[in-house]
Amino acid sequence: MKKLIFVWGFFAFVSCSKKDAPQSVVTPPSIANPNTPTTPTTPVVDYSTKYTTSQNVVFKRTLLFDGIHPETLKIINTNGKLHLVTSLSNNEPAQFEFFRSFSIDTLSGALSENTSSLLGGYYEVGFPKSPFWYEDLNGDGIKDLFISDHGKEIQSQIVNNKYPGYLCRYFIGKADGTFSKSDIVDVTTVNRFYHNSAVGDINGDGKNDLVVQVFDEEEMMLYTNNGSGQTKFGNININNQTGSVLIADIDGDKQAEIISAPYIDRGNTPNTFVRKINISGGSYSSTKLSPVSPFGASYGCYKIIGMKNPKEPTKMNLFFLVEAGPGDQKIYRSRTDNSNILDDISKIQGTFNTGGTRDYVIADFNFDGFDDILFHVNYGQDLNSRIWLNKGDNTFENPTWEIDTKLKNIFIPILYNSTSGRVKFLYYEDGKTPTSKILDIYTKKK
Ligand SMILES: [Ca+2]
Ligand SMILES: [Ca+2]
Ligand SMILES: [Ca+2]
Ligand SMILES: [Ca+2]
Repeated sequence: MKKLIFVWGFFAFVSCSKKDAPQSVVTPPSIANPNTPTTPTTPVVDYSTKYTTSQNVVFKRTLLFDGIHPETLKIINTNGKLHLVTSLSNNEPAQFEFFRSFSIDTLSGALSENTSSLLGGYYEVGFPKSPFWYEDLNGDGIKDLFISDHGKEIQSQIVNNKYPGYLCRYFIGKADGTFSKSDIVDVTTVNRFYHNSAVGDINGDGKNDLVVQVFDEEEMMLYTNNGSGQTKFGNININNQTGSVLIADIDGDKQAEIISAPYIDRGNTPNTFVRKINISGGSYSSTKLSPVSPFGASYGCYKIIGMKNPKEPTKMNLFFLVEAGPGDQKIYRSRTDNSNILDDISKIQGTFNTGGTRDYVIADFNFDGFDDILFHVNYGQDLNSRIWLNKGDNTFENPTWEIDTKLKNIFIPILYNSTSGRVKFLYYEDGKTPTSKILDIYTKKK
């Protein structure tokens, strides 16, 4: 047997050699230029996070308070220069602080106050409530600033069961990139307990309108843009204990609506809903969008986010940020096929808890075409815990970016680079001597 196997093996070898023989005469390709490198270079991507050194924030006027108000953070990009507009304020002491602005050195992260030149002077702040709108409100194509402000909550100042309230603030953007304080009739001149506001085109003429929500007799105050400024349309009172508002076309019928979400319903018989309000001519009508007492008995809505659903681009999911007290927040999301169903977000996604959530920035942080959310002032949480990356259907997950988990103050995104896959965040550390620096983070999928 051994011998036979050897013979077969021998024949196999011969046969193979014969068959392959012609290939042995093929001339190998000549190398035209032996100096041309033939080994491709593999690009080296640096995924590591870069930090600049902390710098003391430079103030032109002494600080009264040692913490930025979480609902007043806006990055302004005028004529290629970045500025931060914000305020330091507190609702308890009687003193008033001011809106302040800072130029941002995007290489070092240094902040240098420029309030007089950018905002045109020092204007007092009570206790503002966001959104801090940076949109064109007077129809000249240049973005303006608007924020509502309910003022101090000082017990000794209560009259007729009400706090004195404060003023909304309006800064008009000018062509040279600076701002000047201006007025919108009633809301920037009359003290009220203003709590929320919304900007959007409610009447479909292409110009931004404004609705301001108040915890006073006026539940909502609607202003429309007449082409050169905001004029009062009237008050909208639907007895819904409105706590927050949004202007958006949530159902894709090309008609925008005002969404009203209630604050804590303290009535003996709950009678509040998410409602949509449509304007027709000089009048308005409202319809229910939810079951009664949509967030339960103890939670009230302080902010509404509307996001188009990538899977049904004409429709929006609404996100209701609700609170029962300090640090006790939840977020509900409406369904696009049935707005009557509000899902507790913690039941449909596994992101870090929403306690402490105040304000947000929407942007595509990981450059995948879907809008993400950063809750930029969730003190005490690291950056990955407060970023929601969109999974493509308006449900979200936290990222796993390389971050320093000891940093837990304020993160403000300032520059996005889709080519390098990086986002630069300005990091602001509150205190008697505030500091700032840049975090340069690789955020794209690896
Ligand atoms: Ca403007
Ligand atoms: Ca309009
Ligand atoms: Ca609509
Ligand atoms: Ca994204």
